[in-house]
Amino acid sequence: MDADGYVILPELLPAAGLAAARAHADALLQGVPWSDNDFDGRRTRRVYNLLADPGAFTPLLLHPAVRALVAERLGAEHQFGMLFLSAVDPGQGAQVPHFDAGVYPLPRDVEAEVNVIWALDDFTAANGATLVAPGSHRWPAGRRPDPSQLVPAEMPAGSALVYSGRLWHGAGHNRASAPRRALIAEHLLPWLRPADHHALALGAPGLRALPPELRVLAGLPAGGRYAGFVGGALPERWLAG
Ligand SMILES: O=C(O)CCC(=O)C(=O)O
Repeated sequence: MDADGYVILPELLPAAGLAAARAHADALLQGVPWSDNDFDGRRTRRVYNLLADPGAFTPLLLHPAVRALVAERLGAEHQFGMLFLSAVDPGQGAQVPHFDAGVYPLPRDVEAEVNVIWALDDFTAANGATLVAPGSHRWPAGRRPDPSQLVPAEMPAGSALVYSGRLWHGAGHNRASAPRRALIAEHLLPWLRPADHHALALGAPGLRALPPELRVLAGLPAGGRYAGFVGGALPERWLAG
């Protein structure tokens, strides 16, 4: 992580867990149309608000090896940023390279975000494995990768690519004949506003229904001494009624 800005944790999932996650992905992807913009991909299907029905994704979202790595980089208190399932379908061209933390006006040397791409299918150069620019998390503001600096993060299904929010990357071109599915979970410092408003999407009953660790990752706790109170109370107390 320090040298390259990413690490692949290979084959973390047992076969049954991977099969269950794939079945959950297929159910969620039923009837989902392609995205309507070039960045998300006009041959890519995306599903958000996954905490409304985390199901077989729960062991991935809470995997101890991933959780430990994220906590080591961000500290014990952090929250989900954008959280989505994606299916990069055959014919989808490569995504514009970007770094996820680029949405925040922060200096490049602040590690604000650590993200995970779970491979639900084998990630290969042919089917659009995520392209990463090793070491680019240390690049100064304004430097961008040229195509020769991007390498495919090939990994077997059930593996996790964990990377700095400062790493330049993008989904690759799917030249194969089957979709390339991924569960993507961003993790942020607790005081940043996440891309997805998990609490509003879930509502109070949805938050109460979550396992406690997911409730924390959904951003329920206060994000600092004066960030995230509800009616002057700690959000957990407010939610408990
Ligand atoms: O699907 C991938 O490999 C990466 C997707 C991504 O970086 C994004 O949509 O922001």
